[in-house]
Amino acid sequence: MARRIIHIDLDAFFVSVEQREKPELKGKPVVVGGNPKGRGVVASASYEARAFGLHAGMPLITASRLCPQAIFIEGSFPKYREASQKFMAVLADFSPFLEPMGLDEAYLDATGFESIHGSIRQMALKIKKRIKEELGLSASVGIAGSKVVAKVASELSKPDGLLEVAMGEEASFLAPLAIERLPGVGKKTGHKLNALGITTIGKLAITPLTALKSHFGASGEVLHRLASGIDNSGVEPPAPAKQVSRETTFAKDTRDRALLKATLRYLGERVGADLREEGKQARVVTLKLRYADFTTITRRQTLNQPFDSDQAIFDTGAKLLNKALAGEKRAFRLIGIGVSGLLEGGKQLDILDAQARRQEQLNRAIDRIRNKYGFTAIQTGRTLKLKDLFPETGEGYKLQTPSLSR
Ligand code: TTP
Ligand code: MG
Repeated sequence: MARRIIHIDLDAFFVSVEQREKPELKGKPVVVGGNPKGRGVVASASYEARAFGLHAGMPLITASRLCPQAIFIEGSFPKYREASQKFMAVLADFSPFLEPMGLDEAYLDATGFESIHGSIRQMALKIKKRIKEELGLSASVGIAGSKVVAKVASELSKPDGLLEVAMGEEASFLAPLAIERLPGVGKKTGHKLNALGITTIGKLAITPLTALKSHFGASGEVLHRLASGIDNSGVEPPAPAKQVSRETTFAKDTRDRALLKATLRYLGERVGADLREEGKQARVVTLKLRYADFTTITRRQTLNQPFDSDQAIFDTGAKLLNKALAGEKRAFRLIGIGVSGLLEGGKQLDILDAQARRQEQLNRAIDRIRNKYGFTAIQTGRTLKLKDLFPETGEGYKLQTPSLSR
């Protein structure tokens, strides 16, 4: 049976969540990302803001120069996560074959679902309607015989669109489109293709495979296939997380060791809370540091025992930090900490290890209180210094990169 794949992506997701709460923001150039004088980048821009050339990833400084009248909002990740979970729950009502991609985007396999809804188009309209009614958000949908074509179609239909590519029409649908529209063609590949005179997806599809292979190696074959709309990859349920991490950029580059440590402690506690919420334990701690000149280093350590306590995460992270700081005179721009080597948690803990057991009980007690009263309801000695530096939000400290860097 010919496959029918739906790709769905929410329009200006972070901004739309903000507009839903503050209707006076509707129809205006709005940017979520942070203080326009700060050092962050645009996370999401309303379509009105995009008319001024604003887009995700653009430094906020540039955005405020191009569109001084734009309204800049810091954003709050927990709110977006909640909206995302509701979005995915609506989709799961329509097909058990669901592959979430990030927060606001998913593929659904709708093969054979015509009989339930009349047509796949009708099914897509029902999905859009429920998302509008229950979440107050608008979504764009592409329908096609493969994931790659469905994604191109939904993007082309934005905002609030619906575009169906009929069976057998995949290649001719893609042909006139600019090469940058093809998923997987990044900036670098795009430049290279353009330099070769391959400016449209159609031109890519008729370029001899041998020529593409000589320029792009093995990925030349993938490009060639995708350009013809051929993508046999299935709609797969998400793989379990391989790591949990948090990082933040400082408002000003810093050499202040106490601040570095306090921030590390706070980020480590957030990582620990996530790890425990997922019922996992980890084996590896990774510290990430970025210098003022953007050079980035990572340092990792594998522990003998699987762990999920804040103490283990911080102690290991702090050890790695001390080593990295030895003899170091340069200032830092960013710090992050993560854990990997995840296993299903619970039973591995050595029950004879009284100290580990105490730590576990302590962590669970802290998690319970924090879930109830907010993350900063309990503060450890090390993070107290953060109070003077970052405003609190009830959810946690407002870091420079408001936990968008999950
Ligand atoms: P996107 O779906 O790429 O963007 P969008 O929903 O804002 O706009 P569009 O209508 O084009 O789909 O990403 C979803 C959310 O992910 C976005 O609202 C904010 C976040 N995000 C970032 O934080 N940083 C980024 O660089 C990008 C691209 C997205
Ligand atoms: Mg989106």
